[in-house]
Amino acid sequence: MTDTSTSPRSFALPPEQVQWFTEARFGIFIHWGVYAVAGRHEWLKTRERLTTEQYQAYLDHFEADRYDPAQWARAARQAGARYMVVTSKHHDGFCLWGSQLTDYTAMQTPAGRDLLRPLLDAFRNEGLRVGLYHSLIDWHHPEFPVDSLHPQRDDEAFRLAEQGRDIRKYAAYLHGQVRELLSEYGKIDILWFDFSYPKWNHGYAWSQGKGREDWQAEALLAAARELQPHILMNNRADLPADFVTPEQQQPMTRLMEGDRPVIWESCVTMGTSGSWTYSPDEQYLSSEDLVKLLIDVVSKGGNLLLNVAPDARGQLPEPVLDRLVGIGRWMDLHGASIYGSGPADLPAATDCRYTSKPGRLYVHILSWPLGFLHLPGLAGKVQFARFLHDHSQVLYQEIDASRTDDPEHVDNVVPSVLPGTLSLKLP
Ligand code: FUL
Repeated sequence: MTDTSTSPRSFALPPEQVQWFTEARFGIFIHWGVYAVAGRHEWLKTRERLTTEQYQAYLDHFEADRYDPAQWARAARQAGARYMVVTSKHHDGFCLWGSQLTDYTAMQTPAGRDLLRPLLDAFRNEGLRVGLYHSLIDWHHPEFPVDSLHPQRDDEAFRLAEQGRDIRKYAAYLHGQVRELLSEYGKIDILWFDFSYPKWNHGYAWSQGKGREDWQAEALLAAARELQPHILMNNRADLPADFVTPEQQQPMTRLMEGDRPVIWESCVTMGTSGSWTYSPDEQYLSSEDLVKLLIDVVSKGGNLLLNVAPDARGQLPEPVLDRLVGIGRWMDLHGASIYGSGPADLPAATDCRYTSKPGRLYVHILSWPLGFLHLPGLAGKVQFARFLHDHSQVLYQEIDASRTDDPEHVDNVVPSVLPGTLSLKLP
C-alpha cells in the first residue's frame, strides 16, 4: 500500500477540463502595477530596499491616463493569443482592483478606479480566456514576515519586529482576496500563484522561506475550486496542480512523468533585460525570434505565456505592439501548426522543429536550408507535401536509406523554396 499521508494533495483537473489550455498553446502575460512608474524592475522595492514611504511615490504618480484595455485585448487577439494572465497583485502588495480588504489599491492612486475589471471584460470580449497572476508574497502587508527576500531584511528593527508578525493573519488576508477575486470578477479561467520558496533562505538563520504550510495552500486551492470549479491552477503554491511553469526557459525536451506528458507553460519576457515590468530602456526580441520561441515550445508539448509590460500611463510600448503584429502575421497563416498541435514522435531534421496533429506533420524550418532539406525517417509515409502559408505543393524525392553509396542516408529531399513551415500529409 502506498503511504499517502505525507504526499501533498494534487489539484490537477481531469484532462478534458485542461484540454482548452493545451490546445490554445499561446497566451499573453501582463505585468502592470505601480512599479511601471519606476520603470526598472517589479522587484525594485526589495532590490533597492525601499521603505513603504519611499515606495508610496509610485502609487502617488500612477495615473494610467492612457489606459485602453480594448486596444490591448485586440492586439493580443490579433497576435493569435488565446488567453491572457494579468497581475492582480505582485510581490509589492499593490492591488490592481478595488479590494475591500486593503486600501493599497488602484483606487488610492491618481488612476482612482478599479483597473482590473475593464481589462478582464475587454479580453473576454475579444474571445480570450482570462487568468490572474496573484502573488503569494506580499512586501506591504504588516503580517508578512521579514524574510530573506523582504525589503527590510537587513534592518535590525524589522528583524526583531518580525517576531511579532503572524503569517496566519497574512494567509487569512490572502485567502480573502482570492475569494473576492473569484466571486466578484466573473469567470476566471486560470489562477497563477507566485511563488513558494520553502528551501530558500539565503543563509539568514532567521529566514526559513515559505511553502504550502505558510499559505495554507490546500485550503486556498480548495476554496478556489469551490468558487470556480473549472479553474486551472499552476503549481507555484507548492502543491501539484494543473501545470508547471518553467520561467525564462524552455525544457530541452518533452516533459514526461512516467509515460504521461506533463502539462507545462513557459513564461518568457518579450524584452531581454529579464525584467517583467515596463522599462524605457528595454530591448526587445524580434517577432521572428518570438515565433521561433513559440514553435520550439509547442514542438516540446508546452504553452508559451509571453509577457508584455505596459507603461505607467497604460500604453503598450510601440515595439511591443510591433512584435504582436509580427507574431499575428505568422499565426494567421500558420496557426494550424500551433493550435491543437503538439510534439511529433520523430527526431526533427537539422535546424527544424516538428509539431503535429493526427495525420499531419508540420516541419518548421528555422533557418534557410542550403539547397536541400533532409527529413529522415519519413520514407514511404508522406502522401502530400505543401507549404502551410499558401498550400503550394512542395516536390520531394525519396532516397533509399539502405544505399550504402549515400553517405548521408537521407530519406527525403525537399527543395527549399522559402523558409517557413511545411505541412506534410501523413496516413
Ligand atoms: C517570478 C516573479 O518573482 C517575477 O517577478 C515574475 O512575476 C515571474 C513571472 O515570476 O517568480
